[in-house]
Amino acid sequence: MNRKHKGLNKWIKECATLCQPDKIVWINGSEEEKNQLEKEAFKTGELIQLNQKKMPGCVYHNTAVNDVARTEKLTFICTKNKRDAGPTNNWMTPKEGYNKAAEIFKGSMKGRTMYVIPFSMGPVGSPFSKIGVELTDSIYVVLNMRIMTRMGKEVLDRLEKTNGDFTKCLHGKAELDINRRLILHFPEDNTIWSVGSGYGGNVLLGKKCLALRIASALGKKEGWMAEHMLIMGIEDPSGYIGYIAAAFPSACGKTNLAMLIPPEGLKRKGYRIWTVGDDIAWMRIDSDGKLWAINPENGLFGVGPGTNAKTNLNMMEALKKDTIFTNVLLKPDKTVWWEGGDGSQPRSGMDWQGRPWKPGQVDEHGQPVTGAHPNARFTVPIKNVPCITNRLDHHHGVPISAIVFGGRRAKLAPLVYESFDWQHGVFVGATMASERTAAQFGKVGEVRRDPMAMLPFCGYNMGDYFKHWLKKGKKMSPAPKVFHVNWFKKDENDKFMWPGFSDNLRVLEWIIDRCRDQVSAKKTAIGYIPNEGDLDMTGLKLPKGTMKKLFAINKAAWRDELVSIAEFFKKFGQDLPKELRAEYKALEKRIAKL
Ligand code: OXD
Ligand code: MN
Repeated sequence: MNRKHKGLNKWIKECATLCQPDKIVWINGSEEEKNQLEKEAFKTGELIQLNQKKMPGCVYHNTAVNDVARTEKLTFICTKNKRDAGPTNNWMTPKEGYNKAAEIFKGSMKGRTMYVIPFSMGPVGSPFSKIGVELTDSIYVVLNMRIMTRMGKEVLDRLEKTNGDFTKCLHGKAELDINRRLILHFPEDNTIWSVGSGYGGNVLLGKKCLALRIASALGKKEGWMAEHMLIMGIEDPSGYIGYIAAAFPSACGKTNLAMLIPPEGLKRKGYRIWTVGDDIAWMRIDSDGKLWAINPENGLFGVGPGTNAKTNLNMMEALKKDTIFTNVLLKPDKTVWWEGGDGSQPRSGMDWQGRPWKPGQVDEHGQPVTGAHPNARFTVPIKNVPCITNRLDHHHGVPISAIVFGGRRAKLAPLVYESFDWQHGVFVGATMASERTAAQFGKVGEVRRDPMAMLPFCGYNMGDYFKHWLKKGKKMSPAPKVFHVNWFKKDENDKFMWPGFSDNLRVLEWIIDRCRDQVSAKKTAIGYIPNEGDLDMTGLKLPKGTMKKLFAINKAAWRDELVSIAEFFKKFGQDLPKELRAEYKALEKRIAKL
């Protein structure tokens, strides 16, 4: 089918010539089309239909065993100059990237169908939004993109009407061979090529690839910001809703925070939470001089294991219908389960690798065999979330009062602190870090620096990215206040001191009050912290002395931190903005005085 958009026709022709699919199918986003695609996938076994009485509209999928997570080592930023990708990204020249991937793409869709998915990140037609077109040979990708983005006819019509630019996204499963897998970004060509994988983060190209890596580069050029942040609204008893955007490295509970249920004490006061997004924020300065944000996605791609009615009741409600479950345990009654999920452990099932499973099984090394993969996922329409904001489709998004950074720091950062100003806030974000948990690859407890949680997602030189943040701050009036939180501080017995989850609202209440100048704070060497008694602890009793420990600033630990930051900053050489060097020196001086 030839379209009016010449650039689109030409590009699809080129890709088809390379991949040689048997046929090309344009995706329109209709319900009938979805049913047809599901039917085909049930036939080939790509999908299994789940129990439609208990889980209407839900389906099940397994990825290849070697293809269960994002592969950062195989992810590249392809720019003419290495400097433009910066010291934190894998780099190739565009020529090398196209050649290497073309070798794998060549003829890889013979006997397959190439689907054309026009999609919009952000509400269709919003000044924030960007259009992409993904070509893929995977029905699973089409059905996931149907949930994660606005897609189909309406987007194609818009693209043709405006004859506008779009991100060219080519995905092919090829042989699903880890040695023939590449996730390539070409910011200079507004293009993404992903080959050899079927895992969400590598293949739902609207998400990490477009909405973060390509969008961050576009944002730098066009003057806006693409960030790895949740967005949530906190409604106070007067009905005022303060919105925050928060960045945490993976495995810090971003999805849970975004849809938190107020603890009893604050619920009675009248607090409510409105979820805007759980992973990505696109932010720009509006005509009022303030920072406004949208969630460019239309669905959630979350981790199953550990999600249950206690950790995230809103999420469990959302998963009751129209969800794609990937790499979870399939129960005999065609419902699903995962470790750390609701209900008792099933007595049997099919594990994420498609093998018969029973509790207590061990592998050849004596390690427990889990029913679900630790990174098992669900893909669910965001509108299924009971506390979804009514501003999701607003073209202007929501005004951001506070930016919150966080990480897992067992001994260092206090429960919450506020930066002195925007520049100091950028330093706090740039030096963000998290300690590895057992669920992550690498040594447990090791600190991984992850500036603004963007280390794996910034599509250009991170030195320039910090400069972009500093520049934006100067243009806002007023800029949002910047905070750092740490839900994971441990006591001398290695026990978490803060209960987390619902109780995190006690900290968010203080943050919103600070943004509205309704509460004073105590100045310390690292920033402002709450005055004693200013966090509302109604209904929460912590052991005596815990609050003191949660806010203690340990001189030796902060001195070690300074050494570690200096080491990290060295990576950037001359590209590190002078403002961040100045903030470092200032912190060093304040810590020395403790
Ligand atoms: C994600 C991630 O999947 O950050 O959202 O890894
Ligand atoms: Mn993420």
